[in-house]
Amino acid sequence: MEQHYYSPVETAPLDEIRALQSYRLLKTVRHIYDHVPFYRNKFDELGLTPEDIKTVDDVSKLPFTYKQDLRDNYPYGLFAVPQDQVVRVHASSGTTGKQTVVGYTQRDLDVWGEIIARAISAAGGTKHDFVHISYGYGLFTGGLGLHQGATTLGASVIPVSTGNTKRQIQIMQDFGSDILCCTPSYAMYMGETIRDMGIDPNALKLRAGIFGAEPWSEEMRKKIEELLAIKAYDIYGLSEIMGPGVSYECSEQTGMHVNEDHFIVEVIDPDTGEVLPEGSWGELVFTCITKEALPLIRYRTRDIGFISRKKCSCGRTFVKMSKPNGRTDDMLIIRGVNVFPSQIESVLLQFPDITPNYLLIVDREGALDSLEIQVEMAEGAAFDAVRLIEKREKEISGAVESILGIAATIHLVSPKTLARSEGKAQRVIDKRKL
Ligand code: DLL
Repeated sequence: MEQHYYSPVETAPLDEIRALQSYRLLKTVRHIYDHVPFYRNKFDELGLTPEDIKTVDDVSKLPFTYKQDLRDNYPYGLFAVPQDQVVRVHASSGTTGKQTVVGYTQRDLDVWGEIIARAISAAGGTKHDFVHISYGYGLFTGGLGLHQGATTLGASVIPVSTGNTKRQIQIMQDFGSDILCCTPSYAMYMGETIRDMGIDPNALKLRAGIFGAEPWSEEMRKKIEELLAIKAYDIYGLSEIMGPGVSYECSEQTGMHVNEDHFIVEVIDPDTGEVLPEGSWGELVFTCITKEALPLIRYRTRDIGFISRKKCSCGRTFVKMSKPNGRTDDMLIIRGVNVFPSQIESVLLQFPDITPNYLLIVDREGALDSLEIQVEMAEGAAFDAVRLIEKREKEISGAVESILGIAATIHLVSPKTLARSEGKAQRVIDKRKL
């Protein structure tokens, strides 16, 4: 595929990127020490001064920042600029506890637009494309983030937001959408709806999708690519660091390049905080090095992944991170076994007549945990006899047990019986916590 780099920095040699990171890290450390009392206090407690940070290698001397720190300083306590420089606020979708508020200066928005323009370019997008945005607009960073990026690129934005799926598809047909941006679960749902409406996906102009905001497996990618007849690219980010665009996938589709000129990524052992070598799975930690309004350092994402500096065929030199395969806080511990919903998704999708629409119900019977997996059969799958359904349920249960080491009761349910999501999908009901 022909490569479209939005910025020359994407292919800069590593030593240049590191020099830039060192320079920007020093500036950021000075900025937060001078303007954020929370960080000044933390530095003072640790006996650390901004002068102790000399290069990017010193990042590991800095203290971690946790989501709880944002909550404790709710809403604006960690902002590093006066309110008259803040031109936008967003909030994280946080499912538990108070949501967290994040802010941007005009320059922060410009940077955000640029890094998402890089992501759209890496997916083959140009200013000649219509970019159909079905992430939610509002406090969630998905809609306005992609909007900003597509605008920066000079593409034509179709700001549809979520909802009214049939109308979305009508718009896709009539307006000639080239690139779709939404959550992977919503992309699946759109694919199903297109089929239900009797539309041939190959007849649509759509050729690529930029999907993120929730974990999705390689198997799910294949299903989406088939259903929509497109190439599906991953995009990662979190509100606290910027929103979508912290990292983005390229034509190789084997992980996401981190925008290293704006963020430093580390992988740590979530229990000890120790920095792990390249290639090890651990918690992703990000440090903002150009943010003005809310420059968080060593932010603990709770997302589990690894990084790799292996040469990428697309020519970009930015380090790559794996698809996060779960979060330290949505890891389920079932009968002592650590399980991520995405691992179960991968097992389920090895069966051709099964869809990625599933729900995990964890409960406790007496002292024992139980796992029930409800999963939808594919439309038109040849399961007309109860016997066949039972047979498939046993096979899936066997696969889950042999791959993950836990027993699960499988219930195949009819197509379209599980609730659909237009934003982030809810995959787990843990009744043990109720
Ligand atoms: O979800 C930002 C975003 C919007 C990213 C649109 C991509 C596309 P939050 O609502 O703050 O921000 O949620 C951040 O979502 O810590 C991950 O757990 C998860 N997440 C985001 N992107 C991915 C991805 C947005 N590509 C949290 N794969 C993060 C897996 C993802 N998980």
